[in-house]
Amino acid sequence: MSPMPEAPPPGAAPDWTVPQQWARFTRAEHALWDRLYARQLALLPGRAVPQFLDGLKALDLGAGGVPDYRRLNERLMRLTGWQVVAVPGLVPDDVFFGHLSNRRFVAGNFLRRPDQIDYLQEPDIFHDVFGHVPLLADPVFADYMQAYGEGGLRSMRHGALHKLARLYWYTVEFGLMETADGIRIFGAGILSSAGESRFAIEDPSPNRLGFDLMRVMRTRYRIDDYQQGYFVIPSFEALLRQTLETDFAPLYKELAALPDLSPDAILPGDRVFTRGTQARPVSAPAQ
Ligand code: HBI
Ligand code: FE
Repeated sequence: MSPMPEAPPPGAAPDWTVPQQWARFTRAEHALWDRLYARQLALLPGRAVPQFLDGLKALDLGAGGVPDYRRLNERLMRLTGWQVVAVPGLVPDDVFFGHLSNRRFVAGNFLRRPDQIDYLQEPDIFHDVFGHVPLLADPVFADYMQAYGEGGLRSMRHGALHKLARLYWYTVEFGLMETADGIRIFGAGILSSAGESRFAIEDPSPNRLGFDLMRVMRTRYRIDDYQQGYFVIPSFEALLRQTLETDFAPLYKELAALPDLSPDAILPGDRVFTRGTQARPVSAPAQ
């Protein structure tokens, strides 16, 4: 990954936002969005949490082409008071958390190229808007994201951002939920990937373990392949409640003395939904 600049690039505001300039998207880019959208929509009923599918409809994200944030934000503001703002790419952690704590979600201002349809490392508009934004229309998840931003700023003062970042990774990006109809996806990293949407639900390879806050903050994660382990929450209400009611400061102190866990570990105290075969080979070490 390229090193992150300290200051916003030319043309960006002090808070790193840039105008979306919706008119600059080409017909080919709108068509690529439509293709990605149609592919995910065919996969996600029965795999995604119902709140995500409801959010897609409420925000009209399948209206055709790359969404215009002016239109999207009118709906989102009315539903939960959130806004989507465009940024040039990755932004520093404090800037990212500052936006979340003010109910603003930052979205990359570029769309992947056709040859990157299945995988790219940096978050593009399809990942950020299709993957993340529908759940911001859900009032409980919307509050969780704001609480995460506030907690992120506090974690930096404790030097514990890398522990809290694992909570974001294993919930907002790669989270699963237990529902009356079975295990469903709510993590944006999965929801924006055709391959991982199938893998996370059906493949026998990964572990699927009950969510536990301390357990998750001890667990390293992979950024270069599908996850070797997913964590399953009972509900957004439970996740929000725990995040709001927990004082993380003593947990960070405790975590400093505990060894990290590998992404494929299963501990005696884990609630095991699936004991994965780990048949999918992995290459690089986790971080
Ligand atoms: N910047 N644009 C962007 N998108 C992110 O998801 C993001 C970021 N900067 C920092 C960051 N995420 C991390 O702090 C979180 O993954 C915890
Ligand atoms: Fe993301």
